[in-house]
Amino acid sequence: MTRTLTVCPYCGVGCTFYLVSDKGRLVGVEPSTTHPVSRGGLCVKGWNAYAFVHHPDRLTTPLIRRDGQLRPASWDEALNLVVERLQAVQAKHGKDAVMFASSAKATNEENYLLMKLARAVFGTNNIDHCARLCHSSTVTGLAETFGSGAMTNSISCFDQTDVILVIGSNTTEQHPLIGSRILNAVRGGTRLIVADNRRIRLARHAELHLRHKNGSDVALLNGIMHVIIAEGLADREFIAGRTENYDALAESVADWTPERTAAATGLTADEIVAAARLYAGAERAMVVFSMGITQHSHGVDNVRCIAALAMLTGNVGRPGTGVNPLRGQNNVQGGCDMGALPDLYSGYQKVADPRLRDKFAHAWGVSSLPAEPGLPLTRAMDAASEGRLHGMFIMGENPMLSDPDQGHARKVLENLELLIVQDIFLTETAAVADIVLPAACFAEKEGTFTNTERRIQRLYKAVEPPGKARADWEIICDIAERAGYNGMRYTSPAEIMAEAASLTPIYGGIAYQRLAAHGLQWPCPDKEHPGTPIMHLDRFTRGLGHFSPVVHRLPAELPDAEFPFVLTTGRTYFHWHTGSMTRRTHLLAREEPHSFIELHPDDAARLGIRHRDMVLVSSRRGEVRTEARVTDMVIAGVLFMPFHFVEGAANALTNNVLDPESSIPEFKVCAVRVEKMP
Ligand SMILES: Nc1nc2c(c(=O)[nH]1)N[C@H]1C(S)=C(S)[C@@H](COP(=O)(O)OP(=O)(O)OC[C@H]3O[C@@H](n4cnc5c(=O)[nH]c(N)nc54)[C@H](O)[C@@H]3O)O[C@H]1N2
Ligand SMILES: Nc1nc2c(c(=O)[nH]1)N[C@H]1C(S)=C(S)[C@@H](COP(=O)(O)OP(=O)(O)OC[C@H]3O[C@@H](n4cnc5c(=O)[nH]c(N)nc54)[C@H](O)[C@@H]3O)O[C@H]1N2
Ligand code: SF4
Ligand SMILES: [Mo]
Repeated sequence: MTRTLTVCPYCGVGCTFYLVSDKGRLVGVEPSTTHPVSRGGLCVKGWNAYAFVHHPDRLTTPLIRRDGQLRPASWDEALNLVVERLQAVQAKHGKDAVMFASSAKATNEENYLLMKLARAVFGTNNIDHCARLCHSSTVTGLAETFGSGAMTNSISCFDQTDVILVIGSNTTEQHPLIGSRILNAVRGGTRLIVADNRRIRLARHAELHLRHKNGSDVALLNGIMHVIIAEGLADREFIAGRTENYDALAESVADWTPERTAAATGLTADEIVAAARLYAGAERAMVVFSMGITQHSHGVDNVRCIAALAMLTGNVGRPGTGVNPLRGQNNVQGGCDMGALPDLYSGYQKVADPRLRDKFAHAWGVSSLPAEPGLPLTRAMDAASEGRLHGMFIMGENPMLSDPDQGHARKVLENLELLIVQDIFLTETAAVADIVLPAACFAEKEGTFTNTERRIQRLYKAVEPPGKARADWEIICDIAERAGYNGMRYTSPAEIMAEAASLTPIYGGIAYQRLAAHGLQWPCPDKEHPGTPIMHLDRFTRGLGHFSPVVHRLPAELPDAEFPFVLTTGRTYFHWHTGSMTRRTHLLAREEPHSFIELHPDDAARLGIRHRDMVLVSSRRGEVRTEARVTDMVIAGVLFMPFHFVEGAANALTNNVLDPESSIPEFKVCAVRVEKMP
């Protein structure tokens, strides 16, 4: 048996483990006992992360659509066709008629290369990835207020805090090893506030469980800040020394009395006062948030309020404090860091800045780079239906199930002049592609992932890829070469990282030989720098922290007589997004075999729906059949549905209205009707 250290391919917690293999086949997983995050533990997905690797459905050869059918092809044929057809679309409709979707499942090196391919070889800034659907509101909101969009503190800080406010994060199911840290801290005396109207597991251990209306977080946070200021609980010294624009914030929350906040949120005035006193009364308080905050048409505003709350109470820049967005995918932090974003190069360097464009153009050996920011992923579908986008290259994403308003997404994906998908399985998106490229998965390649606490960690290759599948980085380099570009000749991912580090100040000190033990946390500007567990220590990345006052706005679609329920969507413990990996993992699929919707017992009784009845759920955009789960996990009037299941797909229902600033879809609120199937 051979043991190979690697990083979990599921969530952003970034646990490491050993893949155990026997004669070239994976047989199991062993946690790493010395790792600072996993500390010998793993969640059920980590324990089972080897199981999909040898699944018979793995893609083993390139496929090209001929006479309507995807048929096996050689790499030569497939890659020549990729280049020929991308160039043909560009020749016909312009450089920006193609879009590249990168992958938060792929490594840093692969994300860096795909953005380099889009910009240097194909001359477009149309590059983005699933962060757009996820923490784009965080990146925008925290860049404005702090100067950096990442988690400010480290996972170890959960052991050093007095109060944790968890708002819009189902931590025990979605970031399980952070969830268990929180539960441990609570056992040790840390006090917990949960602001989420589902009765998630953490809520059972919380001193305060705020079950406010979906989409009312700005009201809630403004109300809490009102109480903090009115009761003299603000940190005057921090505000004076480290921040700007406080007066505007104070003015904007002046009207948010507990009574007004109660009316807007559905809570009681006492609950709001209690939350303010508990959070502001602590010596060290942390905020933890995720999709319940970001996935709204006012997601950036939600983030602004969280940043303001932390600054108001001086809870930034010390152990056990901070603003802590939990990043979702194993490498979504890295996808952002590496510049798989339409307006930014790696390290959040703006494409709009001519000096930075020159720097990258020079390093990449091209005469110029495009100046206009590209299309956000969530605007691609509309751009295509309006005739502005004609080709997509999608690496490691499955928008057919993950994009809002599936009916619309399907129509666009099926009608694109050119769709290329590079994945490890024939996903619902790959099934409608013109060309499919088989990729190696995490266990079959080297590279690095960056976890939610900005920790850059190495993967080591444990087994060979199936059939002719190749690592994403090798495929991208081969495409560049065939497109006539000679600036992508690397012999290993280490060499790619060396180039990325040389162009990316926050990764400046990253080199493979330094990552051996437990990786390094960025910012790590030079080869001597030890990495940064806590950001914004003496000053914010932008200098002074900026208070951005926010006006409360309602979600774009609210219940009415025709669609009387709020639908909110999300995830379960056992499955991962569109299920490509977890539904091919026997032990996980057995636990949660099919689609369901949570419905409050009072609503169920009124509608004559019993537990496990089949129901029809419809919105203005579509309808699905699914199984009713009658439970007080949800409050009356609200339904919850995971989006993992192709049969009973939540995204047939969701609204593709976007936050105007971050372009994130409002996955967390739309209006639906539910009825019992005859
Ligand atoms: N098992 C598993 N783990 C995962 C994933 C997975 O698919 N499966 N996906 C990963 C990814 S990419 C991500 S982004 C994270 C997401 O992690 P989370 O954000 O924790 O997961 P969600 O289920 O999307 O939503 C979290 C909570 O938001 C609440 N919520 C809904 N609307 C509102 C609101 O208006 N206000 C507030 N305050 N709360 C609201 C919901 O009730 C829900 O409990 O999980 C990561 N981890
Ligand atoms: N209704 C609703 N919809 C949502 C959300 C929600 O809360 N509600 N959340 C949104 C969020 S936060 C996110 S992050 C998105 C996620 O949306 P997606 O990123 O589209 O979902 P995944 O299923 O994670 O897709 C990852 C793909 O990468 C493939 N893959 C795995 N490893 C590799 C690799 O090494 N190389 C390559 N090339 N491919 C690989 C997998 O097979 C899979 O097809 O969904 C969004 N959609
Ligand atoms: S907590 Fe996240 S990183 Fe850790 S084993 Fe579970 S899915 Fe993997
Ligand atoms: Mo996500």
